[in-house]
Amino acid sequence: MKVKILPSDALIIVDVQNDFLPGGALPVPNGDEVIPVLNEYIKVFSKASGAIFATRDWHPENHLSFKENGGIWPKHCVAGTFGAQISKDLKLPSETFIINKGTRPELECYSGFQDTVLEHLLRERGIKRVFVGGLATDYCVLNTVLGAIHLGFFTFFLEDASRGVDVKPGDVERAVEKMLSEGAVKIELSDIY
Ligand code: VGL
Ligand code: ZN
Repeated sequence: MKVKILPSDALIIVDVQNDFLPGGALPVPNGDEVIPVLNEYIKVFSKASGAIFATRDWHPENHLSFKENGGIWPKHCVAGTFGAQISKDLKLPSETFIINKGTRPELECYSGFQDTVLEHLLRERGIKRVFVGGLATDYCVLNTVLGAIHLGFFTFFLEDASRGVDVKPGDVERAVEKMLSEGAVKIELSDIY
């Protein structure tokens, strides 16, 4: 499939943060492999004047998703810490919109649309199609893709720019099937220009 990137398209890079990368608090296996691929997507979007968004998990110390607070995850992406920083190897242009999510202690937000201004910013710019990749395929990428579809955006899942955690083996595969069955279109770098 060939897809031409337009100014009404948006790239949404999900949670490429130090804590989700090798050496971080909640590393996604091979998570660093998405960085060079995303840098190529960024180049294409910049050239085509597409919009670029990057979400980041941005939790308070007392977030409910942490084991110490009764959740299932090790403490990760605490707002303002090194672990919460987006990887410096990701070559984000200065115009990138940064979206913080999971900022309230009592709310888990796997979707970049949940309790954020992302939808508002996309609509304000007349965005029709979104291209979503990053970490982790079976959590925040999955839920951001489903959120975009349900809000009416035509949604592409960037398979080569995403990696998952597979807490249960098969989770990533099931996440991809779910996205496709809900209407996402799976593409890779060689499909876009
Ligand atoms: C994520 C687990 C916990 C993600 C965030 O970004 O996929 N996963 N918080
Ligand atoms: Zn989190």
